[in-house]
Amino acid sequence: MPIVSIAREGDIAVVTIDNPPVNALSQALRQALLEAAETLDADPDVRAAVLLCAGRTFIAGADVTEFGKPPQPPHLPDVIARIEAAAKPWVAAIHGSALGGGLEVALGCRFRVAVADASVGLPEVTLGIVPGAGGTVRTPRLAGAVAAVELATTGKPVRAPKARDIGLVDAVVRGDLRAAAIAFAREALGKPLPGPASRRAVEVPDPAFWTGQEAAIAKRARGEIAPLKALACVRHAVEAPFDDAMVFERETFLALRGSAQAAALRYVFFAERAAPRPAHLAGVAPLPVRRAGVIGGGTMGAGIAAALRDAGLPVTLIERDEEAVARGLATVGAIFEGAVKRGRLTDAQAADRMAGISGTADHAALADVDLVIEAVFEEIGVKRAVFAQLATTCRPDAVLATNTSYLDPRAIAVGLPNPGRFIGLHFFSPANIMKLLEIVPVPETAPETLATGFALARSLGKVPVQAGICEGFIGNRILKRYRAGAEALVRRGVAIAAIDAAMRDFGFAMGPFEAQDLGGLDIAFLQREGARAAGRDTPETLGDILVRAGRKGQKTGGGWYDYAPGERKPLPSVTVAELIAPAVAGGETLPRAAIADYLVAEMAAEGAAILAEGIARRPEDIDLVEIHGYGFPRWRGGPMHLRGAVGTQR
Ligand code: 3H9
Repeated sequence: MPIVSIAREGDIAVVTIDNPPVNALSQALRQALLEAAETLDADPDVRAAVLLCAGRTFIAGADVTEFGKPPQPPHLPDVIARIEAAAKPWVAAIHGSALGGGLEVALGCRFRVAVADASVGLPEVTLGIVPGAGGTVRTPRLAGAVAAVELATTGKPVRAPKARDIGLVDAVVRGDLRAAAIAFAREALGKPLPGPASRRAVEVPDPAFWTGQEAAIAKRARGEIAPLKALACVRHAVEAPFDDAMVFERETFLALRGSAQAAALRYVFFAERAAPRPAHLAGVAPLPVRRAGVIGGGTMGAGIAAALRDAGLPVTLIERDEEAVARGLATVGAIFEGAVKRGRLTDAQAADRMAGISGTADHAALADVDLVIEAVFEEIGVKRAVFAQLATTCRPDAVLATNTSYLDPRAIAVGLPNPGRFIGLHFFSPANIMKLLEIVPVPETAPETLATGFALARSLGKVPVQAGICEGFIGNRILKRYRAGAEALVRRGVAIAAIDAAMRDFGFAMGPFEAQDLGGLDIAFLQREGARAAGRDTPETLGDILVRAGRKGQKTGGGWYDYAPGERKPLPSVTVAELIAPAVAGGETLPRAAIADYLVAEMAAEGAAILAEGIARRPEDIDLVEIHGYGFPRWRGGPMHLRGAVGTQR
């Protein structure tokens, strides 16, 4: 099928775009759309045009693969201006998503109709850019400045009914979209035509609105450039004439398109899309997962159970005894209640989630599950006992997964009949929220078991990364190096608070020491003690000194910092300074950027070792782990990208 084809329904032309997979606005498509506008204007029998897309979605935006190259004509703003200026009105018929350039094309049409589950949005900021074809200029003219700011600075799409309520879409239609859009066009022809978006008046908010937005966005963006630029574009759009605003937006777009942040975000965009379907599993069919079991109802097990329920899987939650079962179910219930409070779920949805989970102490309830995820105490004997029991209660073809973070999965699988179905699935807490899933096969893991891990990640909406076996897999191993690097700086005399501030400046929500105080210093301490007991060489860390002095973090009233009772604000601690003084050799001060540089280089060096050892398959995977599991700022692309270990352009 040609990229754009024109069919006729009487005096209505139906322009169909067919540019799989997502109808992105490649140069060829822009050219074909321009020609379609010319053709239709020249056809005296056509009175209106419906713009429809084949496949899964309306136009998903500009073709991101073109962003690494110089822009080729015809440029999108010109194509849209041509459609807007067409002698016959165009009606955009939206299904799937109209995003970025896709929404901009729709805004250039005289009308927009959408099916109810369609969504529209301006996600450009998530790619480090701003809309470049009128998105920030036409949106406020249809939906007002407040809605335009929300759409353009957050990048979050809205569903069709909301888009209609704010004026971005003219009608939400039911049934066959093509027929509905044609009917809409016919009816519209019978009435006076509204003016094009570019000519509509726009209400100008007072200056306080902009300063308020600026402060809120700067706080949220934490170093990311595009959101504030998007705000500036919308402000320009409502305060300046249409043509000036278009020029301002385009210049901003072009400048950002070539920025390091945009290159990083594009790199992450493609890495995320490649992750769920790794090339080495092409053609390997996953096993069907229709019902799942979770062993252990603690924080992790409950979070995993919630994630499985969010994906619609019936879940059996197993605990030691009835009391523990009740506690586990209550923990899952609390997760869904929290989601209701935050407006993520309705009461009915939360009730439905809970109705699909049954708790029991009887392993026989696992006889028919397709997958079991073990999330019990991190102790090898306990885990082995669980798998010995699963081997007798589960179907021989059920996938058996461990959620261990530090133990060797091979040691857990010892003695398991049919170890081909065994795998490590390492979730991150809170497991129903965090996107990362480390998938850790043992040497015996069958390809279809591995493929099932990836398929599960897809259905849970997680970002899966395959990791080889080593202490801490990819993420916790890099975390250990990062923390060791931070301690090395402290030993050189750099202030703890300066290190945390440097990493916050860099884009992390928290620095390494604040984060340890929040999570607790004792878990890593106990691991080190375990390693020491096993005779492994594990040098004393500064963290060990603090834990031995009873400073385990916020929960004990102090860790790396002191805390006033009931407060979470970290206060530099004289006690800590005294405790670690014997280990601190110098009195070095370092600029914040140098601190961040050093620590990111440490992470990248560990990443390089991980790659060399085959623990990670691709540098992109390491960056995805850091971004989705450890709070590395997405717009920096990850340590491997940042240190030049992996290309930026596709
Ligand atoms: C923009 O529009 C700027 C303008 O303002 C200015 C212009 C002047 N380009 O996500 P999926 C590929 S910026 C190229 O798995 P889904 C993707 O890599 C753009 N390729 O599908 C994958 O390829 P492969 C603003 C793209 O059904 C395949 O399509 N727009 C693009 O789960 C399937 O992708 C956006 O940011 C693209 N724009 O979700 C929208 N988009 O099969 C980005 C996707 O080879 N896209 N691909 O791995 C999306 O959010 C989702 O793709 C969408 C479909 C929701 C549409």
